[in-house]
Amino acid sequence: MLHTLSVAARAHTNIALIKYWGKRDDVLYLPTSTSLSLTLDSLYTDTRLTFDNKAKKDSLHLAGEKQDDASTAKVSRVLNLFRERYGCADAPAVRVDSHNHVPTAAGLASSSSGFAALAFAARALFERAYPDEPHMSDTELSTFARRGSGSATRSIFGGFVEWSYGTGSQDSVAVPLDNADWDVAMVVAAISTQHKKISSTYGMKHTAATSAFYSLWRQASQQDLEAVRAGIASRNIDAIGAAMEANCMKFHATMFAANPPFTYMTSKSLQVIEFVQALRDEGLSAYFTMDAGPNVKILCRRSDQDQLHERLSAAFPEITLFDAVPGDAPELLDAAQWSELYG
Ligand code: 2P0
Repeated sequence: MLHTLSVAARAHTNIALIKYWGKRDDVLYLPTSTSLSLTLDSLYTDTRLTFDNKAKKDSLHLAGEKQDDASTAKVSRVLNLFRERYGCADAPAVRVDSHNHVPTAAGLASSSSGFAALAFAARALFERAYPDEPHMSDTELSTFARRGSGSATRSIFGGFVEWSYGTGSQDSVAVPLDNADWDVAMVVAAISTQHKKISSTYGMKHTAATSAFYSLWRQASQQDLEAVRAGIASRNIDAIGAAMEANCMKFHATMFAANPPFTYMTSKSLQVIEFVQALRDEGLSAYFTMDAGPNVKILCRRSDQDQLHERLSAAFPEITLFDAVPGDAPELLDAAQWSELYG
């Protein structure tokens, strides 16, 4: 009864404190440096996979809308890795239904939650269908999420998570560092939820190939990583924040030094950054980071989150703010939960 088998999962997005920006292997999605992130609770993707033995090909539906061949091919590429792993090249086609609770493609990392939810649900689907194959650990699972999108590797765990450089595909994996069940939170200032002009995949390739600062970035990022790790170990938000900001600025500097140069920063992003710096001068522990888009993510104490939100909202009434606390690892959703949410 494979054709009736259906599994759904929820995975949360993550924000990099130490950035991933470049692949040393474009097929295996091996990074040029180790990155480190915080998984967020309130931004996530729900994905249901159903074996569809009437269909010849996998299909992808985002918020009910059938997606084009290029988007579907990315999903099939990951599903094919599961078909290989579970020794079932002839497994039925899979219908993928996905709902993003993350503004898509606005530097808010919907691909991290998207591919983590896909991989998490796929493991459950294939383990139910092919129970004789060896169990796939979360660590191994993170290598499957990685093949969909690099940042998805880290969304296989909750809290603070590292994605190791590794020596190859087997050990370039997610490593949970700390469940972040302490006084830490983020406020996301969503400056634009428009589709970005330069994709992360292209942006990192262009930067790695042409930036005068790229080799310096890789060396310096390792030092920032060690400072963030030490800050997490001592639960010191100021130490984490300072190293996170430094890493963010170096990451954006690589793009200023690319040929031709480009940036994801906008004048509004810089206004928010200046505002965060001014709040810090007043004594609030608030630190910014930015990814491949204009939005600014602000790390703070959980106990200061309301205050930070109010100050940002008063200064920038036109910007949508999302409050987030540390999120958990992905979870399965049962059929009743799915139908209550999506009908
Ligand atoms: C990160 N970003 O560490 C970095 C920082 C954006 C800036 O991972 O090509 O969608 O699919 O592996 O994961 C966004 O890039 O790129 C990203 P692919 P991905 O979060």
